[in-house]
Amino acid sequence: MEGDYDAVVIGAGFAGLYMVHYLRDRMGLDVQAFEAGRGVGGTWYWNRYPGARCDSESYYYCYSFSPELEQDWEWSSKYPEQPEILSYLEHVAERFDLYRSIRFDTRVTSARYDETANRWLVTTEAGEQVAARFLISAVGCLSAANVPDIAGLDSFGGDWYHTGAWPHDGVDFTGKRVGIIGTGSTGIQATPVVAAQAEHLWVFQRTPNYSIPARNFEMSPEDTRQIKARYPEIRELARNSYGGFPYRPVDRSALADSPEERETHFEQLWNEEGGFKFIYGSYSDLLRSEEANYTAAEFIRRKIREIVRNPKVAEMLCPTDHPYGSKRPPVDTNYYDTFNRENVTLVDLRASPIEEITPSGVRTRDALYPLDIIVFATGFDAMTGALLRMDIRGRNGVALADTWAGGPVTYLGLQVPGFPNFFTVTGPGSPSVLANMPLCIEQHVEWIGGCISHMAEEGLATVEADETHAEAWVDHVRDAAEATLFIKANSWYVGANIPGKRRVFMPYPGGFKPYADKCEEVVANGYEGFVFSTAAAD
Ligand code: NA7
Repeated sequence: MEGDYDAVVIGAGFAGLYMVHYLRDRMGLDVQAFEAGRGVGGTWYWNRYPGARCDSESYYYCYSFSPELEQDWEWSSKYPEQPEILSYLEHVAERFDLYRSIRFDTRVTSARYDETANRWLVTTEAGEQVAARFLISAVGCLSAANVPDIAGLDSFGGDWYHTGAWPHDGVDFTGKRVGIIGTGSTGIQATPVVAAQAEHLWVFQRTPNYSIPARNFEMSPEDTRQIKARYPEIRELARNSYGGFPYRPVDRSALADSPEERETHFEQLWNEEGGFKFIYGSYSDLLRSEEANYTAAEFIRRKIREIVRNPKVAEMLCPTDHPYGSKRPPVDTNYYDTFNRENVTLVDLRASPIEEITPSGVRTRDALYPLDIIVFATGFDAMTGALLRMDIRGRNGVALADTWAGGPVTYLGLQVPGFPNFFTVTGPGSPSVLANMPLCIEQHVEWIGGCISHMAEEGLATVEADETHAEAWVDHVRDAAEATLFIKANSWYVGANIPGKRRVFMPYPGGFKPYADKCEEVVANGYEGFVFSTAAAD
C-alpha cells in the first residue's frame, strides 16, 4: 500500500480541482487526486481539436467559489477557445496550490471497497495501490472517447484522430484531403477551421443538427468591468435558473406570440445574441411542446436554406428527424456557410452509410473517398463510460457495471446503493450536461463536502444511497424526461450513440434550481434517502 488518505479524487478537471481544494483546504482532509493526463484541465486538456471552444459564455462558465479569482481573471472573449480555458484551470491549480495533491499521468483502473477496513483500495494502471476512506469520481460526463468500430480502420494508410484525444502539437491539414466523421457540437466547431486549411474536406454526416451562430466577440475593458461589477447578481440569477445560466427567466410560450412577433424575436436572438440564449432565453416551452418547438426548428431550417447556396446541400443539412434541442444544441461560427466553399463536400451517410475504411480512405455504399486524414468527431460514451471503464466494486465485490447493467442507478447523481463512501460529481441522474457545468460541479462538491463534514461531526463511518430512494430517483428522472422532448431523439443523453448501450435518459432534466433545492431539502431532513453507519471499523 503506497498511501492511506481521507479521500481519493479521480480526475483533475473543473470538478477534481475544486473537490481537492474543498476537501483539503476548507475541511483539512488528506486528499490525493489521480489524473490520467499530464496536466490539469480534464475536458479542456484533452479536447484540443481545431475550433474547440466553450459554448457557454466565459463570464459564467467558470468558478464562483472565489470572488478574488472572479475579479482577477480576465476573459478575452464571449466564448473562449480551449487554450484559454486550459490556462484558466492551470491558473486555478497554481493559485490554490493544487498541483502538490495531484498525481498526473496516472490512470485509475480499479477501485474496490474493503468492508472490513472501511477503505477504498484504488489501483492505478502502473499497479500502484492506495487506500482511502472516501472515493470521489470527478471523471467528467464526456471523457470516454467513442471511436466507432468501423471495419478496416487498422488498415488506413493515413492518420486518424479522435477530437477528444487530440495531439498536443496539433495537426497540419495544409494540402491534405480530410474527412470529418460526425456533425455534433464538435464536428460543427471543427469543420470551418479545418476547411480553411485542408485541400479538400469531406464532412460525413449521419444526422443533421440544428446549430445557432455563436456571435462571438472580444470583451472590451468596459464589458469586463460591467460583468465584474455584476457578479453577485449574475451568480444569483444562474443559481435560481433552470439551466444554471444567468438569463432572465422567460415564461412566455412560443405560441403566445403571433408568427410575426416570433419571427422578430428569433431574428434578434439569431443575429444579435447567438448561442444558448436561442433555446434557454427565448420561450419557455421549446423543450416541452412539439408545436412550440416546430416554430424554432422551422426558423433554423429557413436560415440554413438562406445561407447554403446549393439547395440540395441545404436540404441535406436540414434536420427533420428530431425536435430542436432534443440533442445537445450546437453553437457555431460559420458552420453552414462553410458548405458554400469549393473545397467542402457534404456526404449523406443516411443515403449511403460507411461500409469500411480502406488503406486509402472511407468507403460508403456508393463511393470511395480518398483521404490523408480522418477526424473522428464521433463523441463519447457519455455519463457512464468513464466510470465503467474503471473496475469499481462496492460491497461484496459487486461491480458497478453489474449494478448498472439495466442503466445507471444513483440517488441524486451523487451516490450508488451498495457503494459506501463513493461519490460521483455530476453523475448520471444529476442535471450536469443539461446545465452550466461549473455551477453544477460547485453545487455537487459543496454538497459532498457538507456530507463528509456531517459524518465527522456525528462520528459516522459510512454513507450510502438507500436503494428505494435511488430507484425512486431513477423513476423521477425518467418521468421528468418523458415530460420533455429530450426523449424524442437518438442522442448521447440516452446512450443511443453507443451500440448496445441500454436506452436510459441519464441526466436530470428537471432543472438546476429544483435539483439544488431537493439536495438541500434532503440535508434538512437529516440526509433523507442516505443511510449512515457507525459500525464499520475506522
Ligand atoms: P456528439 O454530439 O455525440 O456527436 C457525434 C457525431 O458523430 C454525431 O453527429 C453522430 O451522429 C456522429 N457519429 C457517431 N458515430 C458515428 C458513426 N459510427 N458513423 C457516423 N457518424 C457517427 O459528440 P460531440 O463530440 O460532437 O459532442 C459531445 C459533447 O461535447 C457536446 O454535446 C457538448 O456537450 C460537448 P448521430 O447524431 O449519432 O447520428
